[in-house]
Amino acid sequence: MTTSWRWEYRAYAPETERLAESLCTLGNGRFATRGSAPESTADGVHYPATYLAGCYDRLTSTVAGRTVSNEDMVRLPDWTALRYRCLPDDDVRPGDVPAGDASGDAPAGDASGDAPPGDWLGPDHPTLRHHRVSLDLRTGTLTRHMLFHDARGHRLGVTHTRLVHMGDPHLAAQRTVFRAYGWSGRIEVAAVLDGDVTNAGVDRYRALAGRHLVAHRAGVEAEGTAWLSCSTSASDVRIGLAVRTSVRPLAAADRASAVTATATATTQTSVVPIRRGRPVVVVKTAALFTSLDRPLADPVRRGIEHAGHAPDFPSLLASHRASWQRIWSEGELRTEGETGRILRLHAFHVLQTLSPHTADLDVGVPARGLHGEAYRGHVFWDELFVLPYLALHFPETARALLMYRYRRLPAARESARRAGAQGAMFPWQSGSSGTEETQRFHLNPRSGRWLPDHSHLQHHVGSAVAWNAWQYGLATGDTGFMHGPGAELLLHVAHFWAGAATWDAGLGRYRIRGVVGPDEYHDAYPDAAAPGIDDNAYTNVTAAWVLARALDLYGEIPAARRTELLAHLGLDADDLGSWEELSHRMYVPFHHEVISQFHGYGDLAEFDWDTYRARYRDIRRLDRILEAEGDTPNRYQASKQADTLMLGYLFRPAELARLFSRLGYALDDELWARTVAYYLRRTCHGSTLSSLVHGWVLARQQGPEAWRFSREALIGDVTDIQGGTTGEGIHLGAMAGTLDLVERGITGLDPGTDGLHIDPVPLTEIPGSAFSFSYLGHRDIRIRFRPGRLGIRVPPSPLGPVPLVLPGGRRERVAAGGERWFRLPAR
Ligand code: IFM
Repeated sequence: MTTSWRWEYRAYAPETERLAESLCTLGNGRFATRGSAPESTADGVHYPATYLAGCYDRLTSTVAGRTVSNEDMVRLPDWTALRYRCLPDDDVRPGDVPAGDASGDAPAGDASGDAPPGDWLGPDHPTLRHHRVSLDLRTGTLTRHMLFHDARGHRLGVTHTRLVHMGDPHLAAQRTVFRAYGWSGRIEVAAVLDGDVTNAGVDRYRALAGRHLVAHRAGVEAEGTAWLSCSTSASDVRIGLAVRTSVRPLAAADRASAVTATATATTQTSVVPIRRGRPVVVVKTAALFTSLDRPLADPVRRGIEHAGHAPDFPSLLASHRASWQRIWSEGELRTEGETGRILRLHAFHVLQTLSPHTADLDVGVPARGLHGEAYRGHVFWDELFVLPYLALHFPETARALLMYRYRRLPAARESARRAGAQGAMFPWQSGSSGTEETQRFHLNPRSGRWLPDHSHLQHHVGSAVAWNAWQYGLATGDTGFMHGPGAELLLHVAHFWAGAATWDAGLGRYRIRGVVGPDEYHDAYPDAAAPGIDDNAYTNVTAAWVLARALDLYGEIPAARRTELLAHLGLDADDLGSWEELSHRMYVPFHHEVISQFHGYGDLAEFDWDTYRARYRDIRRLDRILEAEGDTPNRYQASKQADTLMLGYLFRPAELARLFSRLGYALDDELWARTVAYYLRRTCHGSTLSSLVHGWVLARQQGPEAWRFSREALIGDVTDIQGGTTGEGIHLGAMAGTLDLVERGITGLDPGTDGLHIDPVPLTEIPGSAFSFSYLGHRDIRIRFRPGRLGIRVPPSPLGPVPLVLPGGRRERVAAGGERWFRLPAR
């Protein structure tokens, strides 16, 4: 039975195995292992892979006659591999079949398999009769049950249980239980530690170099712990993996063992007797250390010691469960039904990618989690959809992610300097160093052509960094951060925008030209010689917002720190005066009484949506379709994803109206509603972020289509809505964004300087929710949202009452140690 804490695949389906591997990935914020079968190696069906947060390497490749250099999140050696087979001279007693396996439910199968005995078994073997993969979200464990049934009547039950330890970020373990039904004999088990791996998980990148691991050494210690040492080729991260394998219950005399070690792999083979009622249990306990760890030590030595001293599997399981229990107590979002089940899966993957352990690391938000190689493990603006959830539930983790950006401020300053700009120009795609990692050419798999990629012109990523820092400050009241790194981030991004904006005397406005907005399908004007479009409304409005908030923050901080900041940025009072002016006079284009996505958008041709939908059915990747036809989306009013509407994701309607008013534009509900409707008709949702933002914006408007888009965001990964992309890694922004959609969107929670704002926008399909969060140092504030009412409980603390701002501006307080329920006005 499928319960809300369990995620199951009840039959083996090679065509969706990669999707299942991604969604069954286990991780602890430091490293993650895809939910692949231990019997598998990388091929067209399977992709066993382990990734370490922040472990990148650079390789150079030649594609389409050009030399390109790419930084990738590195696929690490496979610690999970296990091969096994039944040996031929078994004593078979067909018919002696138990009613159930040790868990009581071994399914019956017919004895029709005809492969020769002695094959290595696995999910692709023809004698497979039963297969079930079960992910337990509560305890963070993955179980794969299989039953093989060969022509001679051998039934072999195999159950793998895996964990990546949430309490000890260096450990992982896998227990395999073999059960013989109706026969006795011997099985051969080979535990492999395989370092001969390359990055080959994304077909589109096949032409690019992928062999990142070099300088392998491998061996097996006298007491039986296998080890592997290697380094990344250019970044020189030293990696040490050690695996202790135990085989039980066996007297040493019963066991014939052999060890082989090549430079890149070790194999420990045991031949073990197996009898009915006497399961054979193999446990692999892995320890992963690298030269990125602190304190510094030899990664292999530490790995060998750590794996050697690790507790047995039941004890590891118990401590791992306890850690998950603690994490769920802070991170769980409860909602009913299937929606609640998917949201729990989303929270699970967000917390496996960015856990409390992340707070100790120098890593950013990888757009595709630690779950696959799409986008090479790079960090984009997607943290915009992830940090609000983390700031409310795991503020230390959110702070660490902002520190990832702060540590790369010098690189962003240098990028600005090289581009002839000022302040800090954050990269569109960021990896280890903070330099721009966006590829300059990308492959259109539809046409087979490598094309110039101008997405590095998405300078709006800097505003996302600033927005996140600001939101973090509102949620936590962490003035240490805001007056320190936070102020530097905000002021540097503001300084960048102040330099990027140019005065247009004709318009009497400041303009930002030559950029790309969130909609990546428009990277140039039709037939223009140079890339970039002008005055992307989202970019301009958020730039004005950053300038205004930078001034606000500057006004709050102590005088000595202000002087220091000005000196550090090379600014004076006149510069700040110009920021004030800019924040009031930035240009926002309009056409047909709607906000223009960018200057001139309204002049582009209308796109023939019906014809293309009829011809191609799925037109999300309109860019690829049109390029293959020799055309380009640059000619049309056809957007990949929410762009102008992103303003409605970042800002509540009243705040957006204030922002426009500060800029000297009137933005009322009608204008905004027209704008939403306009782009709704002209967007193909080629990014999973798009339906999320549309769901959010429409929910705030109480629009009839709010649920359609919210649901699409919810099922994006579990149904692999983009057709094959989830197998290459989850969409972390959309996953975290759906949690945030319920918490800050529908429940309407919004941490403010004057209190906790709560202004729900009820959605019938998500009638209630409950979650705990942190606000201004209060931990574990519990919110319960029900139709027409809302309860808030504040735990006892010396911090005093929590101020609330309820719908209509009504002000209330909930005392520390108290609980109150409020009626909500009908919408
Ligand atoms: O950041 C996104 C972008 O908005 C759309 N393309 C994919 C990126 C990574 O998720």
